[in-house]
Order: sequence, then C-alpha cells, then structure tokens
Amino acid sequence: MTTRKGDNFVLLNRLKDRLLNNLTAVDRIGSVSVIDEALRYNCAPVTIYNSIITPAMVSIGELWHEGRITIAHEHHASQIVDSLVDMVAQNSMRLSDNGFRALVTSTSGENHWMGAKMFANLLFLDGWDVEYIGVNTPGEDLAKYLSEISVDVLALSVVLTTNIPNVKASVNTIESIENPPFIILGGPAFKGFNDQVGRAAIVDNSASGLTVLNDAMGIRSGNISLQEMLNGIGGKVLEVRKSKGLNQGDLGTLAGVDRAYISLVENGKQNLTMAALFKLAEALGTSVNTLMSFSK
Ligand code: B12
Repeated sequence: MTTRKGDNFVLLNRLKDRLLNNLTAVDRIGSVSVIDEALRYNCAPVTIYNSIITPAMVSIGELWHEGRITIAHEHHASQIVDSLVDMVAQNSMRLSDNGFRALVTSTSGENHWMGAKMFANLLFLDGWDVEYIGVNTPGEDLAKYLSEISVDVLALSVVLTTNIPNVKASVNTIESIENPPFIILGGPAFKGFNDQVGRAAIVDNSASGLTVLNDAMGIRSGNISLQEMLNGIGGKVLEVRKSKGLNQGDLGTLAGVDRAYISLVENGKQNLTMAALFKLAEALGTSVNTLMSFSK
C-alpha cells in the first residue's frame, strides 16, 4: 500500500475528529459522509483504517471508560463502524489476484473483531483470496479446520493481552498439523511484545502485517495501483503538453474537453477511460504507449 495525496496529517486529523463526533452522536449518515469525503480525497484504505477509524474507536473506548457514554452507545458506534469498514473496501481498487489465500480470525477469548476484519479487507484489496471467519475460534477447532482446507496464511488478531497464553497454545497446536500455514499474529496485544510464539511472525499494526506477508510469500511489490497509474499518466500528459508549448486550455480544445478536465488528468484525479486516453494522445501528437511509459 502506498501513500497518496489525501494522506496528509491535518486532513486526517480533521476527518478523525468529525468521525468521532458523529459516532458519539451515533449519527450513521454523518459517519458515512466522513468516509465518503476521505475516499473522495483519495485517502488509501490502510490510512482510512489506521488514521481515521481506529483512533476514533480508541476515543470511543476512552469515553466509555470515563462513563461518558454507555455500552449501548459503544455497541451502536461499533456497528456503524463495521459498515464503514466494508464501505472502504467496496469503494477501493483491488490489486490483481496474487494467487495466495489467507484465513483471518482470532482465538478463544477474543471477541474484538474490528481489527481482524480490517486486516482481512486490506489483504483482499492487496490481491489476496481471503476468508474472514469471525472471532473467538478455539485453537483445536481451528487446527482441525486448517487440516481440511488449504490456506497459505493464517492471521490471528489479538487485542487483550490476557489472551496471549491462548494464542500461544493455538499456534502450538496448529504448527503441529501436516503442512501448517504461515501464521501471522497481530493487534494491540503485541505492542512492545518481544517474545517468540512458535514460528509465527508478530506485528502490532496492519501496514507491517502486509509488508511481512509480502516478504514471506515472495510477492513482488512491483504491482502498480490505479492511483500510481493515474499519477504517472498525469505527469506524462503535463510533460508532453509543455514540450509542445500548449497550455491546458489549448490541449482541452484539441481534445474536445474543457480545461478543468485536463487539470484533473494532470493531477491524477481523473479516472481515465481508454477512449479518453486515446483522444489525449492524439491531441498531443503522441502515442498511448508514450503516455503510459513513466517510472513508478
Ligand atoms: C469496541 C470495543 C469493544 C467491543 C468489541 C467490538 C469491536 N469493535 O471489535 C466489545 C464490547 C465486545 C468489547 C469487549 C471487551 N473489551 Co473492549 N474495547 C473496545 C474499544 C473501545 C475499541 C476496539 C476497536 O474496535 N478498535 C479499533 C480496531 C480496528 O483497532 P485494533 O483492534 O487495534 O486493530 C488495528 C491494529 O491493531 C491492527 N490489527 C488488529 N488485529 C490485527 C491482526 C493482524 C494479523 C494484523 C497484521 C493487524 C491487526 O489493525 C487495526 C488497524 O488497521 C477498545 C478501546 C481501544 N483503546 O482500542 C476497547 C478495549 C480493547 N477493550 C478492552 C476490554 C478490557 C474489554 C473487555 C474485557 C471489557 C469487559 N470488562 O467486558 C471485553 C472483552 C471481550 C473479549 N473477551 O474480547 C480494553 C483492553 C485492555 C487490554 N489491553 O487488555 C480496551 C483497550 C479498552 C480499555 N481502555 O480498557 N470491547
């Protein structure tokens, strides 16, 4: 996952505060509008999860802890956030299939589901075939299930530090089956954790989780996202236009579009169709290949 134009601190902080206000007021429509705005600003899914939704949920936890909101408020906010987590995934580009399959869950005693679901969605967007099976799955049952189905990776989310012994026992059981999957453990329980748990990889956040799995599976990081492609083409259109001494208005006239459209293209903000790309190449007196040959 890469950084995008919308991933700037001030914007993210503002959106996080607005989400928290809307969640505190249990305003579903207001909450949806915050995520809608983040998507329109082109924030990356991992950024929306880590820098907007997760900190808003942590603040909901603090309000609950201080007795300023009830458990009913927290439950309601969690349900709203559950749909926001799906909304982000449904409205984001998925990289092409990478051929790997992952199962995401948590072991006995762990009922926090949000982090597991977010990580499952991020893997899916990164090109994985993902099965998210909910939380609180006993280790013995998980081991039996994994010996019947075929997955490359098992991702376990752990929020409560008190669940670490359960997770150690589960990893032990699962690693003793024939052809066990690669196991990754993640979640806030592992902040500052320096121990080994079997052969499992351990991370405390989703961005590191994606990197660790890409490395472990030998997945190329050369896959280009839609946004990188649009930024690259935009930069190329700008370069060729300037080399021809044209301004944005001139190019718009030649291509039969308005100046604002050219500006969006050059800033990587216009999702171009092939037809539009051909029209631009023709107007610039160049080829589609030239507009698409840029370095990442
Ligand atoms: C909502 C909530 C609940 C909901 C759960 C619904 C849900 N959302 O999942 C309910 C009501 C069920 C709940 C119950 C409890 N909760 Co609670 N809960 C929270 C709260 C407010 C938000 C949790 C959340 O959704 N965070 C957002 C998610 C997305 O963040 P995250 O889990 O950290 O995930 C991110 C990363 O860690 C990472 N990640 C997570 N998993 C994985 C896995 C992999 C493989 C990877 C790579 C990455 C990764 O990805 C995510 C970001 O992209 C937190 C407050 C807080 N500070 O977090 C308390 C909190 C987690 N709960 C807490 C407690 C104590 C409990 C209860 C014991 C309360 C009780 N007395 O009954 C029970 C335990 C239930 C159980 N057995 O699991 C404590 C935990 C303390 C601790 N460190 O052990 C917290 C911190 C509140 C507090 N300050 O005391 N809780």
